[in-house]
Amino acid sequence: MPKSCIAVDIGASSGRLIRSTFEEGRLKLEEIHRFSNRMTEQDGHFFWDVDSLFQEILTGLKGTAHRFDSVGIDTWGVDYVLVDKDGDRVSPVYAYRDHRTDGTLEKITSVMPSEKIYEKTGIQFLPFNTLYQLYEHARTRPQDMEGAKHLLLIPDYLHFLLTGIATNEFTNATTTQLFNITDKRWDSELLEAIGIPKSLFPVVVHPGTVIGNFKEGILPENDAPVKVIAPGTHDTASAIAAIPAVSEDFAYISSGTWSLMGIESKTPICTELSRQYNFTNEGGVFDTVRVLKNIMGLWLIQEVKRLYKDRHSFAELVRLAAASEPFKCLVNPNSNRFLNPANMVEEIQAYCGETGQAVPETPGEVARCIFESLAFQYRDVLKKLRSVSGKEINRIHIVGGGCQNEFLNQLCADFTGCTVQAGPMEATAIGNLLLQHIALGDIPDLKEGRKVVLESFGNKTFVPSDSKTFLPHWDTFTRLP
Ligand code: ADP
Ligand code: LRH
Repeated sequence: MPKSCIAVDIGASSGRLIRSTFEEGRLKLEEIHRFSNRMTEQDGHFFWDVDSLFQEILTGLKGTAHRFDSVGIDTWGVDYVLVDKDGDRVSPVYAYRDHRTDGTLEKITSVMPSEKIYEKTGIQFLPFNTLYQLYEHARTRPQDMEGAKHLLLIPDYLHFLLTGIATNEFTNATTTQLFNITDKRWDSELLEAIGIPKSLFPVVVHPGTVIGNFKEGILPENDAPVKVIAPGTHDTASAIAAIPAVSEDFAYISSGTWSLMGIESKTPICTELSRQYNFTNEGGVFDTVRVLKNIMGLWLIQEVKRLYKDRHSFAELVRLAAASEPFKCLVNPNSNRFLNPANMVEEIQAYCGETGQAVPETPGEVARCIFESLAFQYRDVLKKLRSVSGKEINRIHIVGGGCQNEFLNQLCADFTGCTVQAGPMEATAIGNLLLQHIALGDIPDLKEGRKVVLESFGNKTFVPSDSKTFLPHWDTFTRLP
């Protein structure tokens, strides 16, 4: 009987449970449950509803009529749960876009220089890294720290609810900016600097580790034991594991709420230049390193869609953008003002007004502004990637929900001059499943796994069109605040 695994993949905008079987060298997928995810706001703070996320996981698991051998969970990075000695949560689960860490990065780097933090962790400076969140947490809610036994990142917590076993998975641990990339362990000096005891962190496990079996009562009617296997629990680690690449000189964009653009490397790139460009070195599966940059991504269009009261689907917004006039205005999507503004449409309009550009008014104009701005960022990041890595790079793999946006795929090819390979859109769940099938002995290694992904799902090619019309705007763009 072929083995069957379930990936639970929860992004900032949606979650899904996907079941796989591995037969005749191919992965076959069946979506068994899908649900939306969104931050909740209370008293001016932003949280995740992890209880309802766990209920959705149980609903999905209980709903499948088929047997399965294992489950693995991945989610977005950096956010965490504190649990006490009885396994109960001791505080609400803050979402990384919460404003409590506005200005914290500067506070910490005035005590420990950014050069030193970067040398230790290799991680990019983003205002919401766990490092800054924990610093604020310890100061604003010291009672939580006193009552806490374990600090678990979100997928670690969900694995804990399934098994009763507390672990920290390696790939996600590296996103915290508290993990020493050379020693491959929590950095004592950084933890001391923010007043967090090292004892809060349970054992670090690597992707492919069997954490344990479902604890009693999770699926009462299930007679055979179900293993919980850690995938790359950081969703980006899982997405990149599933890149259907056949050669090595490629860049990737994991395109979802964020556009994570980078390369895979055998070793971290922690140079002065990579620090200045704010490239990150996140731990990947099988000792790979993701050298990448966070680009604000499709969060902008998600917010715009929400503010237009979901009157337009994503596909419609893409169509409206394609039909709008090109190059009217651009924003720097990575400006912190777009991280969590009160009103994204107004923020984009204000930015365009302040920078003396045409102000986008219609949904199509706003969407076009977002997509062109993202593609310009892709061009800029590619240039920087080439200079920090010394690699030529002429192929970009785009995976994730955003790879359905063919307009953006073509803009990416046009603006970067690279061939774009788009797909698979469920790369994150597939990468999660690959790690489980590797752990179960179905697939020998990552290289073979990537071939399986290509053969099972294929991808679509976008070649750069001979359009130079964007070039006059390029100079303006690089000077935008
Ligand atoms: P995350 O994992 O961060 O929640 P996903 O990988 O699920 O994100 O990707 C979500 C994004 O995919 C949406 O923000 C949207 O821009 C894009 N998307 C989804 N469906 C479509 C579609 N039909 N056409 C174009 N883009 C789409
Ligand atoms: C993408 C992602 C990204 C992190 C952000 C918090 O979902 O995990 O890699 O930087 O969310």
